[in-house]
Amino acid sequence: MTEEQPRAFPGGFLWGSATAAYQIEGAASEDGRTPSIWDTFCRTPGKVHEGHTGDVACDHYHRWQEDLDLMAGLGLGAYRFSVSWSRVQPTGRGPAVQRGLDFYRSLADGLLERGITPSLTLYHWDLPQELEDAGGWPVRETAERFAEYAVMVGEALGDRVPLWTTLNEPFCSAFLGYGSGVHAPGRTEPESVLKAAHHLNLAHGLAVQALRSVLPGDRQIGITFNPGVVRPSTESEADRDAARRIDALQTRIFSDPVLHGAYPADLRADTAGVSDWSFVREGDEAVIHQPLDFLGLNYYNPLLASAATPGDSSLRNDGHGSSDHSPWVGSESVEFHALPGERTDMGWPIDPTGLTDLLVRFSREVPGLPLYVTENGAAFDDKPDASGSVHDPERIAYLRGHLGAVLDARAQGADVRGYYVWSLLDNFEWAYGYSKRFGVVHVDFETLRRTPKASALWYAELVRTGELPGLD
Ligand code: IFM
Repeated sequence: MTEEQPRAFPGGFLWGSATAAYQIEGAASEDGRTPSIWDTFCRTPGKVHEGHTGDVACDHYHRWQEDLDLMAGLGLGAYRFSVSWSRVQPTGRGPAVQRGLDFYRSLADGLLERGITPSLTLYHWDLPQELEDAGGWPVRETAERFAEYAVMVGEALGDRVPLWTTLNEPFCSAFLGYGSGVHAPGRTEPESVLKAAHHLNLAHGLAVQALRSVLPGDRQIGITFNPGVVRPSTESEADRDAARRIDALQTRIFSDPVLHGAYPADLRADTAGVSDWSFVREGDEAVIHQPLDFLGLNYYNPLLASAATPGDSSLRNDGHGSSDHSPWVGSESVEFHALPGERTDMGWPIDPTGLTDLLVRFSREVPGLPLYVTENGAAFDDKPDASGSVHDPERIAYLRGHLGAVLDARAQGADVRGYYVWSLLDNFEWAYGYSKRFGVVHVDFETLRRTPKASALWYAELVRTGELPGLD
């Protein structure tokens, strides 16, 4: 496929940007908000880069109008944001807090006034701490609490938000939160990973049912996965089996029950030494398997996996952070290898073909279900120059490559309806704190001044024309 000529996206393609509540809002203890697991994790020594916290972040809670104006200036058609559960329902139980709901109502109204479609995610990793204290995602009740919270948000915002996503990247919540411990709540308990995954799935199913009962009929509901694009390092049977194992753990543990109504048999077999799976009750898989209106897919890079090399049990470069505890429960011996080529500031390899593969895979697996790229982007160490401008040619190249990959997937029949760049703003990058910049808008974390980078202007031009420019 040549990239010399501009290539066109279809009319009506949804162009957006994405953020998440804890990463940008700040105002961590204002208007009744109580701590989430990330507030606690940030205060646990050694967990987050230089002890950074989301206390202020981008101060979006106070500067949201400026941020909406930025998006409008770029001509964006949609904004994917998440709701902070502990801002809306402090402690995760009991009545909703009106001030919390009002913030999101104003945000949605501000978007609509600017002609930007609100796309709301209910959960982007920030569980109220009190629910974690009661057991967190490994406990079934958390799924029931989530459905209750979904109703509160649905009743308050259903009249103005057309696009609803239950969970963002449940893989990270379960495997990094309860397995490797590099994410909040930082637990390292193999069986809890599987329980958390199941209760996140159940939470999704219960929330979809609950949302359907309170939202107007034309509202669209989906979920966002970050599936592993796992390639075997050789075509040997052992390496292909290693890739299969990681695919089961990162992808199919969620996508099979959500999209097809049953956990994969190979996953259950691979993890038989970790759990007997008795936490899955009769009827759960049917609850998880709700009809959906779209599927959100997040993609950053592929993985290269192999079977263990005798004598080397410690090769792990899966891009999910460093820990003495493997997240890959039941398949801890799988090894990960560096892919050749350029990398982002996260150390993640740059390979747009993985995005094409991912989109084509799900378009074939669930024909007829519209797909959105709900996150894609790259961190680079961007700095303003003497004139205050931020030049980020690496990010422009990354975005151009991956948007070409979206067109390639569409050419192969994938029904990709939109793309949200991650992220609108430089923000709190979880365990990396503010040391990684994913934004198309630069944020000076001393002054909180926002400066659109060259990539933002490049993206705005793409949104305006609908044409992906060829290489210069
Ligand atoms: O910043 C995160 C986001 O919260 C979830 N998806 C991946 C991004 C980059 O790591």
